[in-house]
Amino acid sequence: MAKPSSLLHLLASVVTVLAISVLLGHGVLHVGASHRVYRNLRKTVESTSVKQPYRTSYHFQPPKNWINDPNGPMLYKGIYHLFYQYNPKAAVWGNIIWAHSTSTDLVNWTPHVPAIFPSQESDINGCWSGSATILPGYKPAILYTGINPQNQQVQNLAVPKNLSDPYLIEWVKSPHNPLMAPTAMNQINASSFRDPTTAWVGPDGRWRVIIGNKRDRGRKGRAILYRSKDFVRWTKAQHPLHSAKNTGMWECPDFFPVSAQVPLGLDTSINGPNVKHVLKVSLDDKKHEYYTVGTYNSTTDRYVPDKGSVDSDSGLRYDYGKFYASKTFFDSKTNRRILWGWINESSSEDDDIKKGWSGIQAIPRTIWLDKSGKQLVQWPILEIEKLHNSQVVLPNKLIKGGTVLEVSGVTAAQADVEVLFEVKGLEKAEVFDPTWTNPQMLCSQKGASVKGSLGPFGLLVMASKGLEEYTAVFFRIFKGQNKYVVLMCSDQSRSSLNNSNDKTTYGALLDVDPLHEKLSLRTLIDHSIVESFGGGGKSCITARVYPVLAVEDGTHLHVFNNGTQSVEVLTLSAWSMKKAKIN
Ligand code: DQQ
Repeated sequence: MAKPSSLLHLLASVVTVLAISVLLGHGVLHVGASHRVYRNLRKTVESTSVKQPYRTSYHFQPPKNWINDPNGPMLYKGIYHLFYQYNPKAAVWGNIIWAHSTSTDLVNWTPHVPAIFPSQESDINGCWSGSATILPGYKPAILYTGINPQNQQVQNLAVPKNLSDPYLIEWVKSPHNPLMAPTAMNQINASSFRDPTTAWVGPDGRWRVIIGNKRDRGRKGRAILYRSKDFVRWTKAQHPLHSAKNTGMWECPDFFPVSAQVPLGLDTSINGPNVKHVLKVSLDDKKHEYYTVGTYNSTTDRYVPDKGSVDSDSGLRYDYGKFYASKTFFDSKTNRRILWGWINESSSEDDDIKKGWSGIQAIPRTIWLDKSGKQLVQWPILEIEKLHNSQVVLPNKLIKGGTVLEVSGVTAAQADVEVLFEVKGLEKAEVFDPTWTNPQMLCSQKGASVKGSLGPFGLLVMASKGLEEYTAVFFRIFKGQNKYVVLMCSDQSRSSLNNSNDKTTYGALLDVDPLHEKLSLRTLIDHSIVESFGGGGKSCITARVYPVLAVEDGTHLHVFNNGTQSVEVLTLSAWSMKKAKIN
């Protein structure tokens, strides 16, 4: 255990690094997919001599090259399918096709040949994101965005060549493609018309699908609605399903029902009493997502967010760290709705080219409506627990202020850690300033090094032996006007001695009442990933870190408390994780 004085010294130095990371800010490094359409295929030389400490052991990634959005996830004949945006030629975005892998457990994956690649006029410049729908007669169909010779975004259909093949290796494109296209008549902006959702059937028996869009002028994000009787001839509805001012281009919309009664998933066409709907959009301008919970009227084909469900980029997010272009599917075998999301790198394009790859997928998460009806809850799919190897348990322990306590005996670079805190002495909580409206900013200002009263307390993960490097995932509790406010942070400012990466600190509020509830934190650690679930999955934060010292066996795990008040660890379990077969 580090002495309190050395802890203070150590944490004080964080302030300097934090200041630098705040200056670096969000988005200074170019890490998103830029949608440049390369006329000539872009190719980079990947180096095989580079060490690969940051490759994942159980988060999905292909052996090399660039990946981004998860596409068309589905279950077909007992096999889970994941398609994803992939550049077969380089570790940067470009030459985009649909790569394809399958699994029987969502944990171990087998790669297949690419499923959808440019071959028609309607997609000759790229096969961008889309979704799968299971049509009557148990027939999967994929709607995806193609980039045509004029670099316009159009919507295409592909169906399996052989329905008796559960692996759905070969896909055939409709000769009627494109099925939906920008025209002079419909006034759709040809560079803002992409990412069809899974389709659903309305009470009139017609299919509906939404496509991401923004209005030609202004910054109004829109979900354009199309209807079809046969899934081939689509007619644009007069009005969008929904739109919101000042949100910019909506990429990868996702629209699905959730049960207001039971924490189970629903098939996409379900509606009725005790059913709420969720609309998620990925904001191209901000490179983050938000969702609302609301009501869908399938007769008027309008979706209205509930009062209090914030319909702007300050709304609820699946993940307050790195998580984008996400997509859900209904798992009819287990009645779950499962969420996939792309986690990009925090390193520079040059570093990605050197390491020969970029991008991974988050652990699939089961997603359901919280009993409050106001937000979703997410939890890593249970199947991931079959990777649990040896378990280390920390018995019930009081963690005094200024303590860093090592949890040893676990492979700390490849682990699943779950801790349950009990906080007493809540009357000592600092007062929450109502002007603190941005949790991410608050976490940046009050990082792990800033001593508080109730917190910061939580985990130091991906830590080097002498704590020269660590990522701090922690809570702080404040006294609000009529309730306690719980802040959850993931502080990457000290994650690596290498300062060339984006080390932005992330933060979220957590809707847990510490007066009546225990405070839980689960973190999935996978070499360069720190994927955290606070309050049983009410707020999630995912970060990418690239330590220099805290790699492989040089990685340590600690529980810490840098507040003045003690907190109690009721239970802490840390599992070493086995390696999954990921392609
Ligand atoms: N990525 C795809 C687009 C989508 C974007 C292109 C989101 O279809 O809008 O690779 O990351």
